[in-house]
Amino acid sequence: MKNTFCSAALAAVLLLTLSAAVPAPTVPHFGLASSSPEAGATVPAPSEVQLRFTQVPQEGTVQIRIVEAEDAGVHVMDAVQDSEDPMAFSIVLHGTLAPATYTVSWRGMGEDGHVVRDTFEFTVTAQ
Ligand SMILES: [Cu+2]
Repeated sequence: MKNTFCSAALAAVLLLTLSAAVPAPTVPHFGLASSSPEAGATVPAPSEVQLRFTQVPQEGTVQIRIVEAEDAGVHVMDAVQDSEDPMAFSIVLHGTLAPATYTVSWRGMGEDGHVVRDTFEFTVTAQ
């Protein structure tokens, strides 16, 4: 009885320790590894936005949108996969993003067939 309690308590402590020690748990499926601008960054108007994923997406499954850009009069090209780094995609912006906060909305599918979608924001400052 006492042993059972101890095991349960130990398991609970371990679980707490693990969740505290791992602020960003590794995503078992497709995800965003990094971006430029970085999520939450405040930057001068970028001429392109780059996203790098945690694995090579299945062909044709990546869509990236800069939600407010068209409203701001900036033409956003389709996401282009980097020829040397197939986990990286970039979209060129034709025009200058006005100072504001922009949402980047992306989706893609990895090897396990799960479609993953998420958003992040960056803020453009006045130059
Ligand atoms: Cu998955």
